[in-house]
Amino acid sequence: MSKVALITGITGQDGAYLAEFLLKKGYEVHGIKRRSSLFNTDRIDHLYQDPHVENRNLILHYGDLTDSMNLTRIIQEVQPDEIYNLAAMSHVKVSFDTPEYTANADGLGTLRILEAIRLLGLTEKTRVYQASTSELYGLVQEVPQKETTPFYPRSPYAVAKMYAYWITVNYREAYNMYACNGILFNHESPLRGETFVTRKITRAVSKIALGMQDCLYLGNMDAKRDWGHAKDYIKAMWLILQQEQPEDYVIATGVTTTVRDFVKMAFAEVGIELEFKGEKEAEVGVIKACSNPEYQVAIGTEVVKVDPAYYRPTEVELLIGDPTKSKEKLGWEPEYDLAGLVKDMMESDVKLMKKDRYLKDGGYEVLNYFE
Ligand code: NDP
Ligand code: GDR
Repeated sequence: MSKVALITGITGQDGAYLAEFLLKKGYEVHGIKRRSSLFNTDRIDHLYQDPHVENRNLILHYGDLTDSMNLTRIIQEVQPDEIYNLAAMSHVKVSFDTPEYTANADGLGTLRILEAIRLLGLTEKTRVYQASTSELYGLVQEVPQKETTPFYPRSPYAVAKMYAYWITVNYREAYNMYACNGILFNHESPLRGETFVTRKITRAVSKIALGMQDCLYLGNMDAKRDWGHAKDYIKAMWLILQQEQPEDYVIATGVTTTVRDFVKMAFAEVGIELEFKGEKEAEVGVIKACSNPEYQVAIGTEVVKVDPAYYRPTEVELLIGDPTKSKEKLGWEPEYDLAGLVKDMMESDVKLMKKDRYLKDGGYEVLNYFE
């Protein structure tokens, strides 16, 4: 009998990589997706199986973390061995605009899943992975940050995730459940949402190199993040649920980099050397040299500028994780370093933008329905 997994947030970056990983391991994978007015399954379309085919091993259910009855029914139907709770309003800046919804989905959503397992008598059968975050560390208390570092959340998102973290620990202790937090530091990929900083950068740099965009506007370029590759991090999620004892783990690379240096690395991937001039809001990124004849970018052009609209009311300035516990106890080792991550993202976005340009040049632009 194959194991059964339920993934919330299967249409997101991590959900897509995890679904593929678990299917390869022979799992029957169930995913919860939200109803939306357009298709929102781009990231998992390659895994899609026609509902008319028998013995499917990927099954999608409509649902929402804010709907207890829906979650309880799905968990009852699916009887999962493992639940990966990845669904969340995951954008830190947006959480300042939607704090109540974020608390509901990211905080109470976790409670709804844990309580459904308890009510359905599945506490011994179902193991739960909770997608916790390095944002819990917020204002720096200690570096590098590890499992014992105190939390100081700095956004409605992080506060909601702090509730989710502790309710997971509480259900583990109160009801003897196998429920764990993976405290994952930032992880990115070609599938990363377009409004997170790394993907915003790799998309814009590709477009600038190809002459499709003039300038990239960013917020706080001094912020430092410990960036890894999502492909490596979803393996850690699975390992966390395969241990004898349920515990919480930090997953990180142990290397931190500024947003500014990430921008430079992305430009370097297309043979462009960028230098930064000026300070604070007047800081600009200027093209210093271009070694790739394919790209017609003029030396001296200002291609990166600061827009304070992207600043956050309270910022997390420095994240750097200590993955010692996960390496020793889980045997987890990432395959990608930052250079490998930037290369992977840039290769993918350059391809994507070339495709767009090709369609545009061929006259196949997006149809204008309003003419
Ligand atoms: P994404 O934003 O790419 O994906 C989030 C997923 O959650 C999407 O499938 C989204 O659906 C779904 N979702 C959002 N709200 C609801 C809701 N109310 N009910 C049901 N589903 C919902 O996030 P990532 O894949 O990057 O991250 C996965 C999880 O890990 C998140 O919980 C995030 O907070 C956490 N995390 C992420 C880190 C990272 O660096 N990526 C680091 C640490 C933690 P839809 O497609 O319809 O929008
Ligand atoms: P983060 O990721 O907030 O760390 O949360 P994000 O990529 O949004 O920001 C990283 C840092 O870059 C700075 N920044 C900008 N950010 C965005 N989005 N857009 C900009 O233009 C910009 N300019 C500078 C930010 O201020 C910040 O310091 C991610 C999410 O995946 C969370 O769900 C997850 O929990 C954490 O990572 C770990």
